[in-house]
Amino acid sequence: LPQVPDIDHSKFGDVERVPLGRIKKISGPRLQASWVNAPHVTQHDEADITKMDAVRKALKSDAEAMGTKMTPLAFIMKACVHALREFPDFNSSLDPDGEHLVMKKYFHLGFAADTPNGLVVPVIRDVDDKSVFDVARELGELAEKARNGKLQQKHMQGACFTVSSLGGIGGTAFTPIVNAPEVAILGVSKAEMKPVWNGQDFEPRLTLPLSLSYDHRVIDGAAAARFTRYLADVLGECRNLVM
Ligand code: CAO
Repeated sequence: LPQVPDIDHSKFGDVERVPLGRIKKISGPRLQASWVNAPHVTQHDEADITKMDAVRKALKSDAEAMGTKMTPLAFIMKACVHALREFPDFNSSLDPDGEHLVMKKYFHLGFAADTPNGLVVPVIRDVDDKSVFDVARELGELAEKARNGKLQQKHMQGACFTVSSLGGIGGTAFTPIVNAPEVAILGVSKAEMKPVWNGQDFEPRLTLPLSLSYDHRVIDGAAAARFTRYLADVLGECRNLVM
């Protein structure tokens, strides 16, 4: 690779040299490997989650009674399983021989977690077999482990697809880097109330921005548009997301 120029910044002003954290030292080369190996494209879309949010709010107190926080991310992960089933190429990896796809028959989903020490990706196994309550509980447990630096290797292995949610922070869209050898990653930004034309009036609808980055060696643009639209529809109808 062409090298970035090595500049002595202290020639231009005061500087301080601080060591990179352990997680950044591991994740940096992995992100770069994905970036240089997989030609990335990002497909943007929006989901109307007005109904989903009403269901989430209705389940909130039941979840709290179980000691769980019912976050939108749990519904989004359940919806991703539906889309991965409908479009199995998104649940694959490119074989290193470059001539085969390894199709996965399981649905282990990673989620990006921001911690004081850097970005980690814990994995929830068999999301298809779990209710939204189970997914929300595991999300909370794994995110807490991540923040406390208690994640073990086994908690971060085997993902087929990753969701990176910045929705709790803000933003309208971003372009996540695929967690290779996975072939796609879903970026989720902050849901906002938007006026949507229903043919007669503008209606306030809660709108969730979706940003799907994919490895263009495996996924065609039309397939990515169909996957993201399907995912938006599943979220919109909020069908089969609870159990
Ligand atoms: N739109 C609007 N609000 C949202 C939202 C969305 N898409 N997603 C979450 N929220 C809300 C939640 O409902 C919650 O509100 P209340 O406290 O009022 O209920 C608030 O935002 C905070 O959510 P949270 O962060 O506690 O929970 P989460 O499930 O959304 O996220 C986790 C958990 C671990 C994913 C998150 O803490 C985190 O680390 N996010 C950063 C991930 C990251 O760094 N990604 C970039 C990686 S580089 O590609």
